[in-house]
Amino acid sequence: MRPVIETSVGSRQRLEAVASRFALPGPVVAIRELGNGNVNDTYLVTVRPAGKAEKHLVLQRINTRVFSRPDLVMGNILRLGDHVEALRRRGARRAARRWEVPRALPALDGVHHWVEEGGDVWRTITFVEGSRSFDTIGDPAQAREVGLGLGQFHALISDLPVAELADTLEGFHVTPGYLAQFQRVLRRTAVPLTPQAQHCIAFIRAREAFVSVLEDAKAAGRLPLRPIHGDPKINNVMMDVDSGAAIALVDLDTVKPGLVHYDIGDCLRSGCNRLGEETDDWRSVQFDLTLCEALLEGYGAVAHQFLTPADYDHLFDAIRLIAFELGLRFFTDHLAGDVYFKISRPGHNLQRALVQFRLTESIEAQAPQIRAIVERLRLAAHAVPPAAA
Ligand code: GN1
Ligand code: MG
Repeated sequence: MRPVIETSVGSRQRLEAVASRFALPGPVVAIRELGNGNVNDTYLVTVRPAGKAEKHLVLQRINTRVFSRPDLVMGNILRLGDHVEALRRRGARRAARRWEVPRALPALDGVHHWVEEGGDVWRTITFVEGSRSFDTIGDPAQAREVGLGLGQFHALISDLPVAELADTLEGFHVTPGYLAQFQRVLRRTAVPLTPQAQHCIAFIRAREAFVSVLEDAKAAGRLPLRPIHGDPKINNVMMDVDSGAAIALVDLDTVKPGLVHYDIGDCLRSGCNRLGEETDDWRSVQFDLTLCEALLEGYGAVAHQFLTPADYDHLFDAIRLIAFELGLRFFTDHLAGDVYFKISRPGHNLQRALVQFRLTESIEAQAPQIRAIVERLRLAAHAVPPAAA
């Protein structure tokens, strides 16, 4: 059978040739684009091992303008996989639920990424069979699962020493750095600003004092560096197609030392926006409290094991900050000429920024209710008897 392959980045032949550089378990029967990532190019490769059922793999072209050291990115992914494998072998954290960590396949030369002529860097990762992801959350039960998934991921990596992970994306989620970059880009913006762009600028200026809230807590030693996922937006949480249970976090490029608050904020800003981050109806965007409570409850059911009192103190700030930060990043990229996030039309990054800023406003307007949810979470954590913790 001829492989079915036609994509924007490459011809069928090119992608097939790239895939064949990896130690695949069988011949390729199909390749198609997968997901809607804003940074890397991603393909689902179907292979048919002799006498066995079809298997799927994820082939990705790593965006080296963003990840300048793909070797270190792969090193972190391998370190994470080895860590979880070692935990499993030791029988610790016996899985009460199915949980998978995608693994990198070696290229034929034994290295885990392959550099194509011309400099493009590719890698192949296992696909979590029988799973799917969602761009928006449907109901509180699903929100709880997403939270459990993030908690499970954090619990599995919480005792991986941060010194063993490379900083593959310096400044990632360090909001004051994004603010400084915004100010630099704005100073050299020559084109006239639309009313919407002016709204974004005023929105950012009104929050300048707030941007360092997590970095200050980190610098003061109140929040520790831990291994994090870096990008746990809800479509990176894979759910079992039959049971709906969260069974994996994918897109491991940004696994590195950071604050769990970045992850919690990112998961909530993506999970509690029922219209999704790509909506063009940005004025209708709201932060959904019901989904927030369910998601945090799921997260807390696992994370109470490692969260400290100071962690709870900064949860509301994290939820507000990471939504704002993503708006700031999208807007800066819009002003800079769309050099970081992939776009499908002019003004796309401006629209994405407006969505995140509207979400931030909704979070701010519901601050007392969100703080009350965090307090209930804190109390529930204390109510767990030590033996069960
Ligand atoms: C980018 O490429 P993707 O969609 O996995 C970005 C995240 C943003 C996200 C917003 C390395 O992730 O930080 O939250 O877009 N990744 C990087 O959709 O910048
Ligand atoms: Mg990502």
